Amino acid sequence: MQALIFDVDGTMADTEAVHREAFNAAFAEVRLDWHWDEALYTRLLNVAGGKERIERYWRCVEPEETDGKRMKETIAAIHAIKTRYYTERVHGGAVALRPGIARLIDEANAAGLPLAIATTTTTANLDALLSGPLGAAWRKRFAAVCDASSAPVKKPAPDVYYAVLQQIGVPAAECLALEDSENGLRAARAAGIPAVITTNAYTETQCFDGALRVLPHLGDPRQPLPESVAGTERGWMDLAALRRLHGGQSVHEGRKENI
Ligand code: XBP
Ligand code: MG
Repeated sequence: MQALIFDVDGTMADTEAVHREAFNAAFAEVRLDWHWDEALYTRLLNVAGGKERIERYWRCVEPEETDGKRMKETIAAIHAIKTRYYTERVHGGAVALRPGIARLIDEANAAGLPLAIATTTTTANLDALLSGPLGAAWRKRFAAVCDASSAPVKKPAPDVYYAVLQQIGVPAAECLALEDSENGLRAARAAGIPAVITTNAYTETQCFDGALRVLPHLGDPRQPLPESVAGTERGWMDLAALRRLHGGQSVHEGRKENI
Protein backbone atom coordinates (compact mmCIF):
# COMPACT_ATOMS: atom_id res chain seq x y z
CA MET A 1 0.00 0.00 0.00
CA GLN A 2 1.67 3.21 -1.23
CA ALA A 3 -1.14 5.78 -0.78
CA LEU A 4 -4.35 6.27 1.17
CA ILE A 5 -7.29 8.07 -0.46
CA PHE A 6 -10.09 9.54 1.66
CA ASP A 7 -13.65 10.14 0.58
CA VAL A 8 -15.11 13.10 2.52
CA ASP A 9 -18.86 13.14 3.15
CA GLY A 10 -19.81 10.25 5.36
CA THR A 11 -16.22 9.00 5.59
CA MET A 12 -14.03 11.77 7.03
CA ALA A 13 -17.02 13.29 8.82
CA ASP A 14 -20.72 12.54 9.25
CA THR A 15 -21.82 15.54 7.18
CA GLU A 16 -24.93 14.38 5.33
CA ALA A 17 -27.36 15.50 8.04
CA VAL A 18 -25.91 19.01 7.70
CA HIS A 19 -26.08 18.82 3.89
CA ARG A 20 -29.75 17.86 4.19
CA GLU A 21 -30.48 20.82 6.48
CA ALA A 22 -28.66 23.12 4.07
CA PHE A 23 -30.69 21.88 1.09
CA ASN A 24 -33.95 22.48 2.99
CA ALA A 25 -32.81 25.94 4.12
CA ALA A 26 -32.02 26.84 0.50
CA PHE A 27 -35.42 25.57 -0.71
CA ALA A 28 -37.11 27.70 1.98
CA GLU A 29 -35.07 30.79 1.05
CA VAL A 30 -36.20 30.60 -2.59
CA ARG A 31 -39.76 29.83 -1.44
CA LEU A 32 -39.87 26.33 -2.92
CA ASP A 33 -42.27 24.06 -1.07
CA TRP A 34 -39.73 21.24 -1.21
CA HIS A 35 -38.63 19.48 1.97
CA TRP A 36 -36.26 16.52 2.05
CA ASP A 37 -36.87 14.42 5.19
CA GLU A 38 -34.40 11.76 6.36
CA ALA A 39 -36.09 8.90 4.50
CA LEU A 40 -36.29 10.82 1.22
CA TYR A 41 -32.73 12.13 1.57
CA THR A 42 -31.42 8.61 2.21
CA ARG A 43 -32.89 7.62 -1.17
CA LEU A 44 -31.68 10.81 -2.88
CA LEU A 45 -28.14 10.09 -1.67
CA ASN A 46 -28.04 7.42 -4.35
CA VAL A 47 -27.34 10.40 -6.60
CA ALA A 48 -23.88 11.82 -5.91
CA GLY A 49 -23.49 15.56 -6.27
CA GLY A 50 -25.80 18.19 -4.84
CA LYS A 51 -26.77 19.74 -8.18
CA GLU A 52 -27.43 16.32 -9.69
CA ARG A 53 -29.51 15.44 -6.62
CA ILE A 54 -31.67 18.56 -6.98
CA GLU A 55 -32.16 17.86 -10.70
CA ARG A 56 -33.15 14.24 -10.03
CA TYR A 57 -35.75 15.40 -7.47
CA TRP A 58 -37.05 18.23 -9.69
CA ARG A 59 -37.56 15.83 -12.62
CA CYS A 60 -39.47 13.51 -10.28
CA VAL A 61 -41.83 16.18 -8.93
CA GLU A 62 -42.21 18.12 -12.20
CA PRO A 63 -41.63 15.65 -15.06
CA GLU A 64 -43.25 18.11 -17.47
CA GLU A 65 -40.42 20.65 -16.93
CA THR A 66 -38.55 20.64 -20.23
CA ASP A 67 -36.66 23.94 -20.21
CA GLY A 68 -33.23 22.44 -19.54
CA LYS A 69 -31.38 25.80 -19.64
CA ARG A 70 -33.68 27.42 -17.08
CA MET A 71 -33.50 24.29 -14.94
CA LYS A 72 -29.68 24.26 -14.94
CA GLU A 73 -29.51 27.99 -14.09
CA THR A 74 -32.07 27.65 -11.31
CA ILE A 75 -30.33 24.57 -9.86
CA ALA A 76 -26.98 26.39 -9.87
CA ALA A 77 -28.55 29.30 -7.98
CA ILE A 78 -30.23 27.04 -5.40
CA HIS A 79 -27.00 25.04 -4.95
CA ALA A 80 -24.98 28.19 -4.32
CA ILE A 81 -27.42 29.16 -1.56
CA LYS A 82 -27.26 25.62 -0.16
CA THR A 83 -23.44 25.73 -0.14
CA ARG A 84 -23.59 29.03 1.81
CA TYR A 85 -25.82 27.43 4.45
CA TYR A 86 -23.61 24.32 4.59
CA THR A 87 -20.32 26.19 4.92
CA GLU A 88 -21.84 28.45 7.62
CA ARG A 89 -22.91 25.35 9.57
CA VAL A 90 -19.63 23.38 9.37
CA HIS A 91 -17.23 26.31 9.70
CA GLY A 92 -15.02 26.32 12.79
CA GLY A 93 -15.11 22.57 13.37
CA ALA A 94 -18.83 22.26 14.10
CA VAL A 95 -18.78 18.77 12.54
CA ALA A 96 -16.06 16.59 14.06
CA LEU A 97 -13.98 14.11 12.09
CA ARG A 98 -15.11 10.50 12.44
CA PRO A 99 -13.18 8.13 14.74
CA GLY A 100 -9.67 7.35 13.54
CA ILE A 101 -9.52 9.91 10.71
CA ALA A 102 -7.24 12.46 12.44
CA ARG A 103 -5.17 9.63 13.94
CA LEU A 104 -4.61 7.98 10.50
CA ILE A 105 -3.74 11.33 8.86
CA ASP A 106 -1.18 11.99 11.61
CA GLU A 107 0.25 8.46 11.31
CA ALA A 108 0.47 8.60 7.52
CA ASN A 109 2.08 12.06 7.53
CA ALA A 110 4.63 10.86 10.11
CA ALA A 111 5.36 7.75 8.03
CA GLY A 112 5.62 9.71 4.76
CA LEU A 113 2.71 7.78 3.23
CA PRO A 114 1.04 9.96 0.55
CA LEU A 115 -2.59 10.92 1.32
CA ALA A 116 -5.26 12.16 -1.09
CA ILE A 117 -8.90 13.24 -1.10
CA ALA A 118 -11.44 12.10 -3.70
CA THR A 119 -14.83 13.72 -3.15
CA THR A 120 -17.86 14.86 -5.16
CA THR A 121 -18.50 17.85 -2.89
CA THR A 122 -17.36 21.40 -3.62
CA THR A 123 -14.05 23.06 -2.83
CA ALA A 124 -15.81 25.57 -0.56
CA ASN A 125 -17.38 22.77 1.48
CA LEU A 126 -14.01 21.04 1.86
CA ASP A 127 -12.27 24.15 3.15
CA ALA A 128 -15.11 24.91 5.57
CA LEU A 129 -15.20 21.34 6.91
CA LEU A 130 -11.47 20.56 7.21
CA SER A 131 -9.89 23.89 8.18
CA GLY A 132 -11.39 23.51 11.67
CA PRO A 133 -10.20 20.02 12.72
CA LEU A 134 -7.04 20.00 10.53
CA GLY A 135 -6.15 23.70 10.63
CA ALA A 136 -5.99 26.38 7.93
CA ALA A 137 -3.02 24.66 6.25
CA TRP A 138 -4.92 21.35 5.99
CA ARG A 139 -4.22 21.00 2.25
CA LYS A 140 -0.49 20.64 2.92
CA ARG A 141 -1.19 17.26 4.53
CA PHE A 142 -2.49 15.79 1.24
CA ALA A 143 -0.53 15.01 -1.92
CA ALA A 144 -3.72 15.57 -3.95
CA VAL A 145 -7.17 17.03 -3.24
CA CYS A 146 -9.72 16.27 -5.97
CA ASP A 147 -13.32 17.48 -5.65
CA ALA A 148 -16.32 18.48 -7.80
CA SER A 149 -14.12 21.05 -9.58
CA SER A 150 -11.57 18.37 -10.56
CA ALA A 151 -14.07 15.83 -11.89
CA PRO A 152 -17.50 17.15 -12.96
CA VAL A 153 -18.72 13.60 -13.67
CA LYS A 154 -19.60 12.32 -10.20
CA LYS A 155 -19.30 8.95 -8.47
CA PRO A 156 -19.97 6.09 -9.22
CA ALA A 157 -17.97 7.26 -12.24
CA PRO A 158 -14.25 6.78 -11.49
CA ASP A 159 -13.27 10.25 -12.75
CA VAL A 160 -12.37 11.79 -9.41
CA TYR A 161 -10.24 8.76 -8.52
CA TYR A 162 -8.49 8.92 -11.90
CA ALA A 163 -7.75 12.58 -11.17
CA VAL A 164 -6.13 11.58 -7.86
CA LEU A 165 -4.11 8.76 -9.46
CA GLN A 166 -2.82 11.16 -12.13
CA GLN A 167 -1.67 13.66 -9.48
CA ILE A 168 -0.02 11.24 -7.04
CA GLY A 169 1.56 8.94 -9.63
CA VAL A 170 0.85 5.75 -7.65
CA PRO A 171 -0.55 2.64 -9.40
CA ALA A 172 -4.25 2.11 -8.59
CA ALA A 173 -3.68 -1.34 -7.08
CA GLU A 174 -1.12 0.15 -4.65
CA CYS A 175 -3.65 2.62 -3.26
CA LEU A 176 -6.36 2.07 -0.67
CA ALA A 177 -9.61 4.09 -0.73
CA LEU A 178 -11.66 4.78 2.41
CA GLU A 179 -15.33 5.23 1.46
CA ASP A 180 -18.82 5.20 3.04
CA SER A 181 -21.19 4.58 0.13
CA GLU A 182 -21.94 2.14 -2.66
CA ASN A 183 -21.37 4.91 -5.22
CA GLY A 184 -17.99 5.61 -3.68
CA LEU A 185 -17.04 1.94 -3.62
CA ARG A 186 -18.07 1.52 -7.26
CA ALA A 187 -16.05 4.61 -8.26
CA ALA A 188 -12.92 3.36 -6.50
CA ARG A 189 -13.28 -0.18 -7.86
CA ALA A 190 -13.89 1.13 -11.40
CA ALA A 191 -10.56 2.96 -11.07
CA GLY A 192 -8.92 -0.31 -9.94
CA ILE A 193 -8.48 0.89 -6.35
CA PRO A 194 -9.12 -1.48 -3.41
CA ALA A 195 -11.49 0.01 -0.83
CA VAL A 196 -12.44 -0.26 2.84
CA ILE A 197 -15.92 0.93 3.79
CA THR A 198 -16.94 2.70 6.99
CA THR A 199 -20.72 2.88 7.02
CA ASN A 200 -23.03 5.49 8.55
CA ALA A 201 -26.77 5.76 9.15
CA TYR A 202 -27.40 6.84 5.55
CA THR A 203 -25.37 4.07 3.89
CA GLU A 204 -25.42 1.05 6.21
CA THR A 205 -28.07 -0.77 4.13
CA GLN A 206 -26.27 -0.27 0.81
CA CYS A 207 -24.44 -3.06 -1.08
CA PHE A 208 -20.68 -3.19 -0.55
CA ASP A 209 -19.75 -6.26 -2.62
CA GLY A 210 -16.11 -5.94 -3.60
CA ALA A 211 -14.98 -4.03 -0.51
CA LEU A 212 -11.95 -5.41 1.36
CA ARG A 213 -13.76 -4.87 4.66
CA VAL A 214 -16.95 -3.12 5.87
CA LEU A 215 -16.62 -1.47 9.29
CA PRO A 216 -18.85 0.82 11.39
CA HIS A 217 -15.87 3.21 11.69
CA LEU A 218 -12.07 3.06 11.93
CA GLY A 219 -11.94 3.03 15.73
CA ASP A 220 -9.83 5.05 18.11
CA PRO A 221 -8.33 4.47 21.58
CA ARG A 222 -11.28 6.44 22.99
CA GLN A 223 -13.79 4.63 20.72
CA PRO A 224 -12.38 1.15 20.05
CA LEU A 225 -14.06 -1.31 17.71
CA PRO A 226 -15.04 -4.68 19.14
CA GLU A 227 -12.12 -7.03 18.32
CA SER A 228 -14.56 -9.28 16.44
CA VAL A 229 -15.24 -6.38 14.07
CA ALA A 230 -11.82 -4.79 13.76
CA GLY A 231 -10.00 -8.11 13.69
CA THR A 232 -7.16 -6.45 15.54
CA GLU A 233 -6.38 -6.74 19.24
CA ARG A 234 -5.89 -2.96 19.26
CA GLY A 235 -9.54 -2.25 18.49
CA TRP A 236 -8.78 0.34 15.81
CA MET A 237 -7.48 0.38 12.24
CA ASP A 238 -3.96 1.77 12.05
CA LEU A 239 -1.70 1.81 8.98
CA ALA A 240 -0.37 -1.67 9.79
CA ALA A 241 -3.90 -3.11 9.92
CA LEU A 242 -4.86 -1.34 6.67
CA ARG A 243 -1.67 -2.63 5.04
CA ARG A 244 -2.57 -6.20 6.05
CA LEU A 245 -6.09 -5.76 4.65
CA HIS A 246 -4.63 -4.30 1.46
CA GLY A 247 -2.25 -7.26 1.21
CA GLY A 248 -5.13 -9.73 1.47
CA GLN A 249 -4.21 -10.75 4.99
CA SER A 250 -6.36 -10.98 8.05
CA VAL A 251 -5.71 -7.86 10.08
CA HIS A 252 -4.55 -10.08 12.96
CA GLU A 253 -0.87 -9.40 13.32
CA GLY A 254 1.15 -11.87 11.32
CA ARG A 255 -1.56 -14.42 10.53
CA LYS A 256 -1.84 -14.78 6.75
CA GLU A 257 -5.25 -16.02 5.68
CA ASN A 258 -7.66 -15.15 2.93
CA ILE A 259 -10.40 -12.96 4.33
C1 XBP B 1 -21.05 13.14 -1.07
C2 XBP B 1 -21.90 13.77 -2.07
C3 XBP B 1 -22.02 15.27 -2.07
C4 XBP B 1 -22.74 15.75 -0.81
C5 XBP B 1 -23.36 17.10 -1.02
O1 XBP B 1 -19.71 13.44 -1.43
O2 XBP B 1 -22.44 13.09 -2.91
O3 XBP B 1 -22.80 15.60 -3.19
O4 XBP B 1 -23.81 14.84 -0.52
O5 XBP B 1 -22.33 18.03 -1.36
P1 XBP B 1 -18.52 12.37 -1.13
P2 XBP B 1 -22.54 19.00 -2.64
O6 XBP B 1 -18.02 11.95 -2.49
O7 XBP B 1 -17.51 13.14 -0.32
O8 XBP B 1 -19.12 11.21 -0.34
O9 XBP B 1 -23.90 19.63 -2.49
O10 XBP B 1 -21.40 19.97 -2.56
O11 XBP B 1 -22.46 18.08 -3.82
MG1 MG C 1 -19.08 9.70 0.88
